[in-house]
Amino acid sequence: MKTLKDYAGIVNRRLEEIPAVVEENRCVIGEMPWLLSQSMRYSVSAGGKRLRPSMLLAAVEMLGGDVNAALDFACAVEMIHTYSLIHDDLPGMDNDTLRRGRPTNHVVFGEGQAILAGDGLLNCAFETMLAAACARPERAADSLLAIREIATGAGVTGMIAGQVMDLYCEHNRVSTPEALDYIQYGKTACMFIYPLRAAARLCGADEADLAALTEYGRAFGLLFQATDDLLDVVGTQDDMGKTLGKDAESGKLTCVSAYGIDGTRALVERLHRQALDALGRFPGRAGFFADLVDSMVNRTK
Ligand code: GRG
Repeated sequence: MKTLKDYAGIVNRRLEEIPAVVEENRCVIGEMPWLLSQSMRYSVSAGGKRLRPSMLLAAVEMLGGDVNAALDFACAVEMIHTYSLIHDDLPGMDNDTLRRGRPTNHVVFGEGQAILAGDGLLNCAFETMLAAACARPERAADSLLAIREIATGAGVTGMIAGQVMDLYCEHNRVSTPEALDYIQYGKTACMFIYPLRAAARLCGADEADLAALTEYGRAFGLLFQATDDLLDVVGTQDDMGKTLGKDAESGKLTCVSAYGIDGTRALVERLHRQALDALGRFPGRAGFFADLVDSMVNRTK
């Protein structure tokens, strides 16, 4: 059975081959400006756990699909995730100066360029998936369904919706449990749920498999965000690679602000159980996913 490290290695090697991320073209008409590729690559290659693309590949493997054919979809998910981090760190959003252990993109390249690096990664993700779909015309319908899942997860009813509500609640001091659920489902869980659903689509999986992966992604994503909220209070900056303590400082609505530390730990336990229950659909095949959610309960980074 492959581990997260194995899948992350596969993703990292492929990301290094994707032209938009590696090319260092000078400013020539018709080619990508060097500054753009440099700023995109700065954030993509800054490290990161590669959780979302690894989970997509592991789901394809669990469902008996073609991991090589899924690889560019996994890389696209990482590009979208990296874009979201670049934009999340901007002065108009969380205004952070440290990410993945490095100065944030806008600190190095300036705000306008960082916005464009994020835009570039988002667009490049779709170019990459569409190229992969064109390369396998015999599976075009599965690829289109997968692209649609990823667009939905990252989109205006998914990650962007969660971020909009997060900003709104912070500025308007809204702190209801319903708002918290909406934010954390949208901005965090959707980028686990929908890449898993994309994996299922690439494999032509049935509705029951799709539903089980959706439920696992939901529980895993909410657990991941709850532990992120805990680590903002009890974690270390070296492990997390970002500035900590900012949630409380900015009055952000988090699991810790809503439920306290003990209440958040109890929530993590409940979500852990729900994630493992969802794996009951895949007896003997879901070791990667069981180990992964186990490892998240007491994570330090
Ligand atoms: C949608 C315009 C726009 C901007 C994106 C949605 C969004 C803004 C930001 C969400 C980014 C964010 C901080 C989400 C919370 C989820 C989270 C804890 C992300 C960090 O993920 P890790 O720990 O990061 O997997 P690495 O660096 O390991 O990849």
